[in-house]
Amino acid sequence: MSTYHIKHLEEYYKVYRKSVREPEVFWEEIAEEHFTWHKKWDNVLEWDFKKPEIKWYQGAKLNITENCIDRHLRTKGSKTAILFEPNNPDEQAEHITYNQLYERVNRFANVLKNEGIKKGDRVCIYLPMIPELALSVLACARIGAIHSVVFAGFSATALSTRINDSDCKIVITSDGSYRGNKTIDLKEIVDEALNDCPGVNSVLVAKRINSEVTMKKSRDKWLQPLLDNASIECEPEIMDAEDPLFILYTSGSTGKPKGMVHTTAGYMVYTAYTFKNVFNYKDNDIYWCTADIGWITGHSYIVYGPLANGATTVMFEGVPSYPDFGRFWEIVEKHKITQFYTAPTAIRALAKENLDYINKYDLSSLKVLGSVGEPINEEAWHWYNDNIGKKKSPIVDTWWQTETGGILISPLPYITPTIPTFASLPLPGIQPCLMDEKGEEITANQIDGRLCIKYPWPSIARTIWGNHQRYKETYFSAYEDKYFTGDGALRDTVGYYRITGRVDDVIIVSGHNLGTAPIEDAINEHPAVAESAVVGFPHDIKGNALYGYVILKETGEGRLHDNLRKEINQMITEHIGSIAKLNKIQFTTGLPKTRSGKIMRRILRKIACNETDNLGDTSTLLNPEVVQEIIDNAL
Ligand code: 7RM
Repeated sequence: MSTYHIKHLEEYYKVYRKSVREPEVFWEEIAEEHFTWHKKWDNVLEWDFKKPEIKWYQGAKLNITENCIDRHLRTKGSKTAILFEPNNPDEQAEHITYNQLYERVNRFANVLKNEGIKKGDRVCIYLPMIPELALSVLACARIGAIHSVVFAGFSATALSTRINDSDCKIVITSDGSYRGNKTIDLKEIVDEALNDCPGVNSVLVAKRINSEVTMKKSRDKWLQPLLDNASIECEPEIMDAEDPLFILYTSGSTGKPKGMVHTTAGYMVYTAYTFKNVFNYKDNDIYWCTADIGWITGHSYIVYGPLANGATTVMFEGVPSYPDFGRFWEIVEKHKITQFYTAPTAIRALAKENLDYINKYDLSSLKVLGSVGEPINEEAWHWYNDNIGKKKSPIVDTWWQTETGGILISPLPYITPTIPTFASLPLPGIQPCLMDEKGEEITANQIDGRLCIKYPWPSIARTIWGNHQRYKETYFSAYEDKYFTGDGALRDTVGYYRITGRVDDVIIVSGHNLGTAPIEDAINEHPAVAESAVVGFPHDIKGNALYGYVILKETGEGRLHDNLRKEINQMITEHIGSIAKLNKIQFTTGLPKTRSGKIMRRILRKIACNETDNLGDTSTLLNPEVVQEIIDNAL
């Protein structure tokens, strides 16, 4: 009767069909059987994409932390909930059991209450990947405060903008953070940000690197003594299904960041259900997602989804390159990781390195490999499959967005046959469609279109904080009665989806629609290439021509660049056709990336168009220094 855990392909199709035919029955059964409610809903779903307004499980009462913590205590109290692996491999890993998680979250929740934080208040969390980050998120949820986690790699300006946009009352931070062999003084960044944030009157500071920090009197407090004095019991605040759980900012293509608002019940049900199925999580598994909790991937698939299933979830503080490029694989061996979830950009970076870094370690515990964040190119997919999964662990290429709250399109491991570069099939409850430029739905296969979703799912973001109009315009105005994802996709003859990249990345060359992703895939097939990015620039005859930025695996001497350029275009001709050949190929040592690993094509486009006077905001780049190098060598 239970459809919570899908076991084989026929069952997937059966469940999927039911979820489309009777979505409310489908989501009602999942919610009833697998969660703790103080009161059940009056209505499973109410929606109107025109307004837009979406409400799931209206009338229900619950607290998400009871579902993530309390209800596991009887059977899993001494099971590790959070496994913290520090930056420095010589420092002990920390196992936080469900019993300990209960006490520590409650203590933290009581500290927030003592600071005057109440249900509905916004709390800004600016912390590195240390246990306090997960604990503070859960502590907010315990008392009904709305958390707004800001990734601790963002600058003071980015931080103050986000604090002010949602009117946060308090900031939780640390003295600093470790990143490989560097330390970062986070408290200094907070101090600078708060010069522009009159609404913040309290700052809680966790100690991590023991650096000297200035504590502003009556505003700043060390966290630990407050926790030590707080009670280990804190009654959960009983929330309505549609009460906001958190705000998470995502950068739009223009303008200020959008504070996506996620609500309680639907988000909980969807992240729990998808975690269980996409990662095929079983009771004794040790699941590791390498994302930072500052991104939606960390919210949904480090914290809430895993904990709602009583899982063991790993939090890694460090970076893949420290103390050397074997660190990920060392951790997989050490903790016998069963599910490993990372981003293509990390895979490509590691694929550049010697295989000895992998072969030193026993990776036989791995059962499922995941990918998220951008299209995974074919070469990276095979490298991951061959060298990490040893051709035995299925790869789940999971497509989703901050706005979707959870994974929407993905294979189910050991169930869905995988094809490299295809995110494959929609999960139950998800009704994707492809739209053409004229606003008509594309029913034929093998044609590129714009990816939309026709029907709500429980974890869709409900609004943009303080700007419902922008929410409507961005997601519900391009196509009538549909959620527009901003991505392009193709559907093959068996119904598999291949995400081709943001539609703003589509380049029309001589009337042909070219997605940048397949061209980059072809370039990356060249054995000398590590990574590439393609953009368009105006061309008298073609309308647009293609400009490629290419990182080689080995720089310097060796092959002649002009020969390489010919070979790269040959690869493109073979894989796509000569229409997609690059007019210009610039070799570079790096590409400008956002901190979540997405290439900022906007900057590359401007350089290709020779418009370098005004590159716009580059403050959120991970590697701003590479921009000058690219400008200096532009063709
Ligand atoms: C989870 C996350 C969302 C955008 C999305 C896509 C791209 C994410 C994939 C992907 C191809 C994937 N949230 N994207 N996953 N493209 N295949 N498996 O990344 O809000 O930060 O980004 O990321 O363009 O619209 S996000």
